[in-house]
Amino acid sequence: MSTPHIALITGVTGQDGSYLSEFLLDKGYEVHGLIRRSSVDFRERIAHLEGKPHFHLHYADMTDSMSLVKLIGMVRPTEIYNLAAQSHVQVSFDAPEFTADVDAIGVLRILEAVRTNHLEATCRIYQASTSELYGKVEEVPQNEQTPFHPYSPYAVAKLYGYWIVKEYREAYHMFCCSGILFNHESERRGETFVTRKITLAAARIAQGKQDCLYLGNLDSLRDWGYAKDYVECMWLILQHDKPEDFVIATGVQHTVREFATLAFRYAGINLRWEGAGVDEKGIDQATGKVVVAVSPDFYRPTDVVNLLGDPTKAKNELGWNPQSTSFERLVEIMVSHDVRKVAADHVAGVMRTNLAEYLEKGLVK
Ligand code: NAP
Ligand code: F7E
Repeated sequence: MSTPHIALITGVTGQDGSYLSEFLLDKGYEVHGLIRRSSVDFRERIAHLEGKPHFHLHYADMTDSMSLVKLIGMVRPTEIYNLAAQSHVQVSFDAPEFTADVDAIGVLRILEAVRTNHLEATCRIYQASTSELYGKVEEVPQNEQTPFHPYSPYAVAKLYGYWIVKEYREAYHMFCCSGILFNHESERRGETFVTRKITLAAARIAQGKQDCLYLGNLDSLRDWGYAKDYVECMWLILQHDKPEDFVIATGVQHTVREFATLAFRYAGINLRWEGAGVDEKGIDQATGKVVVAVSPDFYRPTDVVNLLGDPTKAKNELGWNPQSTSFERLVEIMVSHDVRKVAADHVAGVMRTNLAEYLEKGLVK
């Protein structure tokens, strides 16, 4: 009888955790997800999976070693996907110690919990690493050999995670790998990341529910892919014959301004840009109204401005297709989802805490 595939996903309630759960369940895995206690229920991304016979949730926390040792000992996973993180770069400037605890030491806790349970030889580990490691970039495009220059507390914490995974691979011969993933987005993306903030605002403005969208650095360049495509790569990395790190990216970059222009176009608003720096405005060509403005509140103490990944290794060695979802299609998927969502919330008279309004007023970054 073949060994059962048992996956443990930390960060299961997040964007990637929800898509990865679906992907692994489809492949016949027994999927266990780590959730943490919250005073409100933030499980909407995985609500449709709860109750499925092969999907199980367990309370633990990345800051609590004992809970991780117990959970890993009980589940005895054959694969761990360590996706849990304080993943917002700007928030990492406000909560640097918590970010380091979860994003750096949390990785060490997972590795040690595997060793404590003597699972080194049977459990493969995927670590959610990031293009933020390249930070103040030293070359463009970035590949597996590009030097790192982390440029935020988030990136510095993730750099520890990257190196401790490499160290445990060499010291203890563990099958543990980092996927250096460039930005990947979706209709499930958190609402304070720039893409989702834009697609929700474009939908709201087009339906008369918001006046203006405030953004920070419009010139920032990102290599944006579709999250659903990227979770496949996490799995492929663990199926590879040897443990190695991979860059996962599309190889195409766009500015925040270009993303906003396209998102508003899909929502039915053609933008004209005027001015520069903090005075730059996005104007609705049909009405002459300012619908996008710059607020220095969204500038970062240090910002990463030129990310472009080279996914050649993943393409050649894993057979992964970096271009399965184009930039245009990604923006279209997100906008059409949010147009429907804003309309449905209106019809249902939803009175949920309106993050978009807080965002508009600059109360939440
Ligand atoms: P996300 O939506 O922010 O999800 C983060 C997950 O981590 C959530 O499930 C969150 O739980 C959980 N978490 C945070 N602190 C925790 C703690 N102390 N204990 C247990 N769980 C905790 O992030 P994502 O976009 O899916 O990204 C997944 C991973 O990939 C992250 O590690 C991120 O840093 C990394 N990454 C993301 C991208 C990207 O573009 N999306 C690119 C490169 C790397 P709650 O729901 O309870 O908050
Ligand atoms: O910012 C600029 C901002 O917050 C992208 C995380 O998943 O990807 C993500 O980190 C760019 C930055 O993502 C606003 O200054 C302008 O240059 O959407 P973001 P991020 O910082 O790239 C990496 C790969 C991860 O690993 C992270 O976990 O957009 N920007 N105006 C803005 N950003 C935000 N959030 N809000 C704005 O109003």
